[in-house]
Amino acid sequence: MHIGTTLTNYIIETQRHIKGATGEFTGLLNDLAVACKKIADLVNKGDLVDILGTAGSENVQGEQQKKLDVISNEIFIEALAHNGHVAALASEEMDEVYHLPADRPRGKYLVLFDPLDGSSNIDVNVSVGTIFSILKAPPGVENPEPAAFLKPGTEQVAAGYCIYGPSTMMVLTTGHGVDMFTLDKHFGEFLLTHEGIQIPEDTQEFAINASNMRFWEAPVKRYIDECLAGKDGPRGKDFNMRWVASMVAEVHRILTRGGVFMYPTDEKIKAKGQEGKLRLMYEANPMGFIVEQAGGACTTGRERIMTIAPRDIHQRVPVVLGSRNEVERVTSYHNG
Ligand code: P6P
Repeated sequence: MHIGTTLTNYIIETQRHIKGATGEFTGLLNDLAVACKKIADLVNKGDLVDILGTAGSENVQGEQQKKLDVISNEIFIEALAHNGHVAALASEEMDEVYHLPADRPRGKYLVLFDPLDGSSNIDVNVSVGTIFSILKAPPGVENPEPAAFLKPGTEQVAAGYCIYGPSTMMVLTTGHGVDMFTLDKHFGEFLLTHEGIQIPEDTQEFAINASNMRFWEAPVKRYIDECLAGKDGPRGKDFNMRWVASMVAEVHRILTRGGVFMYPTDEKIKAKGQEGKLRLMYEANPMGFIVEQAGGACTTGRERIMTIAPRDIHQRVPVVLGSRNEVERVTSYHNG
């Protein structure tokens, strides 16, 4: 593959290496690209069109939905539900699994997605993104039920995200490394701009919402205190901190220059009867697949995310991901 090739050609070329490929996977990735291009167009229009602000509704998480959350979800359904590449869909924005209209052909794949992650940033013009995870559908099942989606992250066929930032980029893994594509808006194509991303094993940059400090468990407090102690402390080096409050932006920075991102469990989260803030199926698992394929690591602080046996499509987990040596250090602090 050469830098500058289109996503379409990249997918067709990649398909040649997939035994028994029928073109369905190619079609599905193209449908996803169309959805992301449409969302990018709306995100970039911002206040020029009446799509910002709240939709006046809540999602399954009990969070205020932004208008663009709802619109992005509809764009995904429209792009994926008609071409016969998927059997069903699951979204952060929908309580239940989405079954295709009865007259629509079913395909071999299930797609789980967060159509607009970090949407609280949309009103303040900070980067947001779309995250997607692709699983194989159970063969011959007309309307797969939630149980069909509850597969560990290691069974993902592919995962990716699209970041709507200064440039719109799609980042994709099909299990053979991580490649990045930048959208050329002039002719509406994603062009390959980065191949075979590798996350540096070490870093001097951590990302965590420090306003939760008083709720943190001891291992998290220890790790962050050591980073803050800088070169005179146990780490012997100074650290920088970032917090965008948009997971896609944090992961993209880490793929680009290394780092560690943490959304750990804490006393506030436990008091709500939850295990974490971020969602396993359409945030942690796809990002975990991408990060591991780029040589990084992704755990809950105690165990590898991608081997968790899911109980529920909207299940939440603690997340520690990024530069392998840092994630292993944080995990070792948790596991004593
Ligand atoms: P907080 C966005 O709402 C999100 O799900 C992730 O994209 C982001 O990393 C995190 O939550 C931000 O959480 O508590 O800082 O608003």
